[in-house]
Amino acid sequence: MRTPWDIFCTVVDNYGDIGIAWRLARGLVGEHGLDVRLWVDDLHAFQRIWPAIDPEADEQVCEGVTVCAWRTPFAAAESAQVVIDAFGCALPEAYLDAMSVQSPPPVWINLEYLSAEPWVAEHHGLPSPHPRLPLTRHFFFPGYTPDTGGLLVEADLAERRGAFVRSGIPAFWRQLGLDAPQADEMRVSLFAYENPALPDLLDAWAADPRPVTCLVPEGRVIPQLAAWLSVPGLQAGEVHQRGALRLHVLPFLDQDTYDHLLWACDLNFVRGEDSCVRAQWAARPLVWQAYPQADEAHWDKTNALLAHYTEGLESEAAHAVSGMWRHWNGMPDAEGMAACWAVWRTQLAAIERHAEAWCGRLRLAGGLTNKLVDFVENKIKCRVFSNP
Ligand code: TRH
Repeated sequence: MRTPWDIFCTVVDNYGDIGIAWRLARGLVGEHGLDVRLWVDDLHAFQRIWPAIDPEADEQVCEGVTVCAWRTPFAAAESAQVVIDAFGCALPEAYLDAMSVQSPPPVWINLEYLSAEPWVAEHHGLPSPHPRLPLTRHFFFPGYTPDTGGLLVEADLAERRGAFVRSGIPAFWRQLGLDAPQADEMRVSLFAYENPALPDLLDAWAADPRPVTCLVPEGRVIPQLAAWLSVPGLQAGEVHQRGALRLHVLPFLDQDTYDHLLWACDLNFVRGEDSCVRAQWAARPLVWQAYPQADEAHWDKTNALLAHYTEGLESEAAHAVSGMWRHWNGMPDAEGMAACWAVWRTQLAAIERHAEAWCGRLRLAGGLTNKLVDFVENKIKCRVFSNP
């Protein structure tokens, strides 16, 4: 009998869904030796974060993962022993039918979005019987505390990052076509959704007493940058100077090279889910833009992570971090961007120390891949005991 894991991923928009599903698939294969198929409905989006992907191939093996194009109608029939639908994507009916006749039935997991909100722990692991078929789906919630599904992280991440920080950064700047930073220069990466606070931030950087270099992988924020620069458009490779600010447009990087950017920069502006987690593991200061939701639901997410992240941080530095994050997420009670940036700047040393220490705290939540494998193994054991 086949015993692989099947992961299903639809690309809603952006890169977070496929970014996380791909990271998980790689971890299950690389660290647990599992046989994993990853079904993706948009291989072009996948190729942006992992250029080795052939967007036309129905099936290909990449990094040990069998990557399958999820087409409609859905062709494959036999279901795997473990089935993960990433972020509640609806599984194909034909596949659900195949799951329902499999004996014993597969362990079925819905991998949920990450949040630091307290309700996550209460919902993590809960079962949900299918209304029609003899199948039970379990909700697996990533999170920041040990009673959740934890966070995606590779076993060797700290070691790889350490080696890169010790000796890899000068070569990385050369690879990107940049000089070594000047002594008092700040290097910032910018990955963001369209943001009304951006022009004020760029103004603040341009007026900064020290040089600021902003590195922007091509993406949604480019039109706003072009408007601020008063240029018709921007392409990868372009460099523009305004006052103290030097703006470099980078090509969209592959997922591992993007990690290097996060590790090399003094400050990272990140968004959504995966880049936010990677920026935390980078042990560098970060400013997070939550994925915008209706009725400002993302403000609860922002405040929940802020509360957790700033725990134990000296009060002035905590105020500086909160000010930046809240303003960047459009919260109405925040101070203006120029003031937020000036305050944040004065607290840089404390914020940097905290970012290092935070990495240690993050580990307490546990690695998501290990926790997921344990969770599934427990479900398989329970099934054996209840159906001897
Ligand atoms: O792309 P996102 O905005 O994805 C979002 C969020 O995940 C959100 O929670 C979800 O609801 C929505 O999609 C549908 O941001 P995120 O999560 O940071 O994902 C970006 C991925 O792209 C991540 O894996 C890092 C990767 N990346 C690269 O590989 N190269 C790059 O140059 C950059 C900037 C990012």
